[in-house]
Amino acid sequence: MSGELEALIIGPGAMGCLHAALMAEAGLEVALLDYRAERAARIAERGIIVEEDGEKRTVPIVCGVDPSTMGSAQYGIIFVKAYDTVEAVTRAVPALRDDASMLTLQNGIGNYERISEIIPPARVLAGTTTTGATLLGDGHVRVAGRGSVQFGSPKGNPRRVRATEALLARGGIEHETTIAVDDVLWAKAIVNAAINPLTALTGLRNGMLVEHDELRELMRAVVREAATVARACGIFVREDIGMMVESICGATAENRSSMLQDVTAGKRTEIDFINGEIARRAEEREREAPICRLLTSLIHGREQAGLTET
Ligand code: KPL
Repeated sequence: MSGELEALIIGPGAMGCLHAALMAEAGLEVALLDYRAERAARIAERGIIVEEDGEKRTVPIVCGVDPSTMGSAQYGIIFVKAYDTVEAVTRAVPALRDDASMLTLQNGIGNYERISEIIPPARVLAGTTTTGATLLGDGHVRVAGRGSVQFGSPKGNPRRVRATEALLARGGIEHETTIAVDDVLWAKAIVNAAINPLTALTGLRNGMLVEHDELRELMRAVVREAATVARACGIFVREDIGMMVESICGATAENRSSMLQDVTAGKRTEIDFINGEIARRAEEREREAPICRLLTSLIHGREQAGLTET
């Protein structure tokens, strides 16, 4: 396929597959960009399998690895792991129109800044999603719960925000916009900093963190520490962020966090872009974030074990 594309979804993980499938079902001209040829061929041939509410459906999708043959997209939406951002955006550029917008809905802090070194900052949008999904196999995703996207323009570009809103609306993706992009990204990072490493180190599902007194205390300590760093960086953090984290544990009680899924699969995690980045930002301001630093080291150890296990 080579022609006009409305959206290029970058990254065939759980969230990339799900959003590509939802937009294709809504009738948008959408393609999914992968970097592994065999997997892309399988997904292109079979489609994306979506399991939701006890039912299974297959959604035909254009999927490939060569951006120069995929068409010319008005929007890129990136879902790759934070450590792959620069490579993935660089690869995607040939499939984007000269004036394309790029929306990042990745976990972690620092993604839009890295993307803005490749794509002009005025065209970069950033946000979070509360949708939960698990990848069961290549191009096979199970929806844990549909949530919504919150996004905006870090450079304050309302025209791009409105146009992207229209795209998401047509694609059937629930969304709201914000002018406080950094506040939104940090709030999600604080949630991930508190839940993800503790689940990855213990093997517990999200809901168990509030059932277990010692882990609940540890989670609260991470939230306090991360919120202090955020505020020192000029970020607005709501007073009840701790309650919010605990209610997310309840609402996603049965989820295995993305970091637990990564360590279980022997994959690299996003710890450097969550707790690691929070500790780094603290140090930049001559402060300390010892719990985030400790959790980062422990997860690095867990990654090392996973990557060397056979
Ligand atoms: O975003 C998540 C993740 O797993 O990365 C949470 C909110 C913790 C849900 O599992």
